[in-house]
Amino acid sequence: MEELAQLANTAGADVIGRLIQRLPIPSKTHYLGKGKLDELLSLKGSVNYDVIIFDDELSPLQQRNLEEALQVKVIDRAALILDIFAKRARTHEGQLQVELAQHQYLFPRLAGQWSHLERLGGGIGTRGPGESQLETDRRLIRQKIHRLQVQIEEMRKHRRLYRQQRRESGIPIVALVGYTNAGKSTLLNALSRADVFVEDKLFATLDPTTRRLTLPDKNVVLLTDTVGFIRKLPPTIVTAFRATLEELSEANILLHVVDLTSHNAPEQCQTVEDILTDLNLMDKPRITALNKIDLLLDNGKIWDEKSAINYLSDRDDISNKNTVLISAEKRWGLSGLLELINQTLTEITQPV
Ligand SMILES: Nc1nc2c(ncn2[C@@H]2O[C@H](COP(=O)(O)OP(=O)(O)OP(=O)(O)O)[C@@H](O)[C@H]2O)c(=O)[nH]1
Ligand SMILES: [Mg+2]
Repeated sequence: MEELAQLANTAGADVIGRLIQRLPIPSKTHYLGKGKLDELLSLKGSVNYDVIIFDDELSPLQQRNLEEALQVKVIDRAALILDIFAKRARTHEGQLQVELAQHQYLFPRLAGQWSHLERLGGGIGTRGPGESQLETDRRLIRQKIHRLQVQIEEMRKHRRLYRQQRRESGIPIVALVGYTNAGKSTLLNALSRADVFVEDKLFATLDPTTRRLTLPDKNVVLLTDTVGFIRKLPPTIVTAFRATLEELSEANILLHVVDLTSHNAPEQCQTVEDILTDLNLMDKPRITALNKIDLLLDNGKIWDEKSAINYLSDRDDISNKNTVLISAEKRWGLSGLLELINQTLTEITQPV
């Protein structure tokens, strides 16, 4: 729920209340049980909410019924994430991919949906394709999806060509992966003096960025930063962003950045593993960088690069051959990280 609130804030909403219900299975018609629905309705008098966001994906029927019962806009997690992506996409490529994901999300939800939404006004969940377009019939949407797919396919061909050139240049590629907000872009900036947008919000980065990086032995690698991962990433997003995610398959090393200070760090790592498995990338050589160690204070002791790394590397759950402790923000542990990248590349290029 904390993460859902962060997502909502990122999309521009103010969270004024939270409700949780435990049900063996969600109601087919309203997702919530009757009692919870009444509770939500009676809250309307005291807490003046105008949007309700559900953490799970709602069926078109559930969403419509909820909106009719509550007379406010109802959004699910997938729509919220799509909305953030729409706000974040900067490049033409990113925008096309988001637009495809939005249309695919909307398609099954079209049938007579939009007349009642009109009454509920604009805002979150309606950014992107635009209200007037949403009123057009399914046939038009299907054509639009097809056109977007063709455009994206063109783009993929371009990317493939470009990647081939890169491969022929022989420069190894290190790709940053990790949960959203883990500090990937901060690390890219720290290592390469790039100027990638960094923000304490989710999905600050959507479009891939690549920078050259010189290792201690003067070898050069390319470091790429792409879209972050999140729990329950809508499947339409994963499909639509295939062109962007394909960049990862080209990498020689995946550099997994973990926010060590998040109390969900283990779950976040699991999500990253699951998505990497989905993308068939489990066998890629991997380095894990446990980030933000500057925030883990050791009971008032002076906490600097050396003491932090010494203290933490004694912990069983942390000491691992392919793991380093870093603070991308304070630039701690970066020489150790570069060392490990160097070493891993040597291992890959000189098979035993
Ligand atoms: N204290 C501290 N904050 C950090 C560190 N690294 C990153 N941050 C902060 O964490 C937030 C997220 O950093 P980003 O670099 O944007 O994270 P990201 O992984 O690129 O996130 P997305 O692009 O959203 O997937 C920012 O507010 C950073 O300033 C660190 O080592 N220490
Ligand atoms: Mg980023």
